[in-house]
Amino acid sequence: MSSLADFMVSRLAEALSDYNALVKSLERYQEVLISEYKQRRSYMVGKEPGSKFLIIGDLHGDLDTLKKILNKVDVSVMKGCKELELTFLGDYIDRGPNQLETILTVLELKAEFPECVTILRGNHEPPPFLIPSPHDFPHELRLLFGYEKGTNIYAKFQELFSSMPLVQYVNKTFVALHGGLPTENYRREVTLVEFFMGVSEDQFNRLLTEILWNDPIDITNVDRKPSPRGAGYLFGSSVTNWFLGKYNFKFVVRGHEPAYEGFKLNHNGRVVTLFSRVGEPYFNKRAAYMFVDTSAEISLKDIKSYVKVID
Ligand SMILES: [Mn+2]
Repeated sequence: MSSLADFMVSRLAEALSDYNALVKSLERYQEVLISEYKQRRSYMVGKEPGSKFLIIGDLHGDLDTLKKILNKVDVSVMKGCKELELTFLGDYIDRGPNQLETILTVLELKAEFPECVTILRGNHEPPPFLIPSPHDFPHELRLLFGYEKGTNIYAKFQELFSSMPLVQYVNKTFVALHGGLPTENYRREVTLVEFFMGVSEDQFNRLLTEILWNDPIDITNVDRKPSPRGAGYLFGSSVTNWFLGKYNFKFVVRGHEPAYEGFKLNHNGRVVTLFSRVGEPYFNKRAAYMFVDTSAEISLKDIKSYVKVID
């Protein structure tokens, strides 16, 4: 048996060997993301149920935890994309010790197994109009490569960020995104694609902000209220229940918020938060990820049993 972690370590060393190799790798990743975007013509990845999914939350430069998770996967199950799909919920960089290695590992996985790896965009993979704080990744690159080369590499990463999908869904099963359900189209008669992507560029930018920044709130009788983060909204269980009922999904899985045990449940278990990194500046005890077999019936009352924690 050869673990996916060992396999990725050698690929990562190649991509990182020098500046020119890195630029070439980034261009290769961009080709993969852009060709998929052109095929879908949307920032949504839709699937039919049938596969097993391993879902990973915020990493923020925690390469060690990512390796621990990938260690549990045999590389052979990824070949041919028949047995397992990987979904990443965004926030690969900022605030962590191995930001570049972490995002390159994720991108390399995408390039190696394009049909069974989905890398969603987080708010730390930002558009220029919505930079989070801190956003130390560009500084990190300039420290590593010098000002000019570091700036060039960051520009290539910005192209990658804007090519990443925002939402993955598996019909009748789950919706995965970084922050939360957008509230703007709550209770409106719109298609699933319109619900997330809107019908104009202005609306798309508002929905993008919500998808990347929203958090669930458990206070009843609140549909939405502005987020204390300064961007996005807090969305109530009314939004979740309406959304899941109307579009026929069982639950929403998202990252974005640290959780002491690596995960938390909101809205009666219908919103699962995964946080897949440990260490400063966060104080969570564990990292978590999720394993969902979409060929089997989903039991909402056992939703916790789909979550795996690592110490
Ligand atoms: Mn986030």
